[in-house]
Amino acid sequence: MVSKIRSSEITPESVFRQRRMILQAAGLGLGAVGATALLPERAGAATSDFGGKKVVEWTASTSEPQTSFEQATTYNNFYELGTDKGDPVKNADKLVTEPWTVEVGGECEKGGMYALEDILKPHAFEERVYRLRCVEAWSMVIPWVGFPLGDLLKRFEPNSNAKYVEFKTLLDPANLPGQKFPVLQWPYVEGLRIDEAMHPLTLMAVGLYGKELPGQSGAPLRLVVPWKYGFKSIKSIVSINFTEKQPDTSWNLSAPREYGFYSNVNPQVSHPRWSQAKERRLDADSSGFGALFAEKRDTEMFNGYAEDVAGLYTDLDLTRNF
Ligand SMILES: Nc1nc2c(c(=O)[nH]1)N[C@H]1C(S)=C(S)[C@@H](COP(=O)(O)O)O[C@H]1N2
Ligand SMILES: [Mo]
Repeated sequence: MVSKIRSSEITPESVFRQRRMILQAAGLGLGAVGATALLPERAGAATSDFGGKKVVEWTASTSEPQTSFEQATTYNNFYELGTDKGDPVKNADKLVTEPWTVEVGGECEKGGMYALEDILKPHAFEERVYRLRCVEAWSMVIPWVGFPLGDLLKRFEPNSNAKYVEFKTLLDPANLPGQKFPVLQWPYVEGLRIDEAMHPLTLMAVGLYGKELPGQSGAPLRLVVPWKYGFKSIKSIVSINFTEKQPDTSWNLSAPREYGFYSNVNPQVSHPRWSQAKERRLDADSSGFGALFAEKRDTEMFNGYAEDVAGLYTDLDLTRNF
């Protein structure tokens, strides 16, 4: 069962030590040693021992060539750390992640303040190689480490009024350089319909490439919703709120004609300023700032996950609900 700890009862020091224990148990956060060495052969068995905690290699992972760790962690969108693609890695140390508390509330029985350790503890970690496609028409293939978001949400016992889930990123304008400018309304807010949030593809990620998430990738906790445009995959989550009404989301508030609530990857529905039919893949074959030079490839409906998720939208006009 979930133990509820008020954040005021936890000293930063104890949080720090507990977190190290959990991440080490998972084979993450090993610092200079580099946890990648412990990773199973990617083509090998479906499960393997990963430190003390078993990380199951997800059988449905894509076998497409992967984006390199270097590309995935130096070409980022994380506006709190700056709007240029190279800003987040430069400013990553401005994101203070210790202690980290997630506030859970709204239409559920088990709301409250949860220390990160209590969020993570009961969950088995999996490595899932997902395609992630940005609305700006580049895409990556990344081995994430995490667990299904739905398994976490069920622990909070959402009630029958919980039709949506709203997520918020850390608000810390004193440290996060991007939050000094009104590029977006801060904090960054995203949302999912409850069935999307509970869908087994929706991942709560804690790592990538066998390592703890670096700041620029959304440490210590971020969503990965692989059939939606990248901006739905909110980083550095501090709040989970179950709501009856569709939440207002940052990008939808800033440009409602350009960014809808659903934002399912859809090559047939253009962004008002550019087509979504093609994308540039950042992978080992694309050199340097690959997004600019990589060959264009066709974007797939629901980013290639249609078989798994098309059923969620049978009653929805995807042109109007973009
Ligand atoms: N809090 C927050 N989350 C965010 C963003 C952001 O600016 N702030 N950018 C989004 C966008 S537009 C994309 S494409 C992905 C990029 O994730 P990556 O940098 O790990 O590839 O993060 C998403 N999550
Ligand atoms: Mo994006």
